[in-house]
Amino acid sequence: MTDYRAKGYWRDRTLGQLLTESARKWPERTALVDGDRRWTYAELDKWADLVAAGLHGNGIGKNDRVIVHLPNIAEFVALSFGLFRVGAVPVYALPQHRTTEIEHLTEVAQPSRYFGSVEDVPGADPVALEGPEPDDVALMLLSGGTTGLPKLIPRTHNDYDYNLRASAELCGLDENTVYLAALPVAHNFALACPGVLGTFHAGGTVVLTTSADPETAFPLIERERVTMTALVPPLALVWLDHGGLTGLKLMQVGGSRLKEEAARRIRPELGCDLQQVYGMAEGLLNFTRLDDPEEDKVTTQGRPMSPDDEIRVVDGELQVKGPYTITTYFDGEHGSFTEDGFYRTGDLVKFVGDNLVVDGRKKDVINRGGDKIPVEEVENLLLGHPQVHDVAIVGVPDAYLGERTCAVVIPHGTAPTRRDLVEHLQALGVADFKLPDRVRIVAEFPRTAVGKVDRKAL
Ligand code: OOB
Repeated sequence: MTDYRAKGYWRDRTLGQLLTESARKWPERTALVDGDRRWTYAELDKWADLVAAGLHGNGIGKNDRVIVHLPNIAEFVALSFGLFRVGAVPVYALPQHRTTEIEHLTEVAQPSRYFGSVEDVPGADPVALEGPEPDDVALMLLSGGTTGLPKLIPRTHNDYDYNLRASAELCGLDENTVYLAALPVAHNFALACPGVLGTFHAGGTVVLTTSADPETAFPLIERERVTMTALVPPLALVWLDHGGLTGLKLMQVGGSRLKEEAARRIRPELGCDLQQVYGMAEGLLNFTRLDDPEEDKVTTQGRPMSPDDEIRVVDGELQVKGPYTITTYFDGEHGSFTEDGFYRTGDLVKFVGDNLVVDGRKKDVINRGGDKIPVEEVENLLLGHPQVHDVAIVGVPDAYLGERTCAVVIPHGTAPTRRDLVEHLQALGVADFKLPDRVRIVAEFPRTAVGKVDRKAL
């Protein structure tokens, strides 16, 4: 077994200490910008202490799980560091999540609190706190890669600190970096690849926005002299088609497959470098490198971040083990891991030279422009509709999103319309991205030899 500590990956620093260290190195530099509100590192560090004390005063302590359901606002950052410092574990819900998703999270995480608005974020006079150990779980991310309901992914202080440090180094971050958090910071990509936390590690400035539309993002990029950001492919397309962006140096794109035609337009039309990122909340991150040949940057999804990421391809599927990849989900599920401890990504990949190209997937997840749709979950919800006898959700190719969803329905009595099904899901409180884009009515499903629905044929 590789000793990740001896090799210097795990440095026994907690995420709470990360901010303390940066505040010591760069007290007067701007750490965070949210609209008209700005915090220096010293101020943000102090705010985190106040929140930690407030949490402690409210009886929230080590290993307590709490659901954090906040958009890209400064309170998200202060609350997260407050939780890291008391050793409580944020479970990051996505801003798009609604009652159905939150109820599911509540069931699996058994949280002691739910933080769904800025008023929930406490503060009190700082007190001495014991704090967590570096091998403790620091936070939980949601899996986008699993078939059924999202699973909780426990990430430790040590593994996540390595994740953000190594990402920051690979992307060349320093105290002059200005990072625009345009994707939800509750997601791994914008949180730590290198994202918000990697920028804080490097002493740069994080600019938050709740809208990634060019109308909002472009003026912000100009005003704050933003140097880098991370987008999903559909957003990159919107930015390309809008045009007129200036000043950005690096655009990371990931979460779903970026089409080569779009990739080729980024440098000439937006004047910035492109970095493809193929990552997963479970750990492994692949990046194209800043000094890779241009051709590799536009045609591949990069290669593993760490020299100790062990990757192998079995029957086309990428499997991985390494210093920041989990070896078990929170619920102890083992099906996603091999006997020798590799995570089965479910992604079908091939090598082009040293770099990977994502070719497809084994698992029943639809990747709608970076938003992952667990097919089974939505099918089960639709089965609750009285006019649905049976249903299969399939992905259909889409020029803009990569793929969209089609609900193929065997009706019970009168065939339901798309509107019927959308209203049914909305009444249950489901994230908008899970609503079927299309509905097709059929008499029966094609079946595989063993009698399972043949999704490919559908
Ligand atoms: C990121 O993380 P998740 O957990 O939401 O989704 C992971 C899955 C991967 O297994 C793969 O199927 C897909 O999303 N994916 C990509 C991709 N990046 C992710 N498929 C094709 N090309 C890419 N560049 O999506 C994520 C986490 C950290 C950084 C970036 C993305």
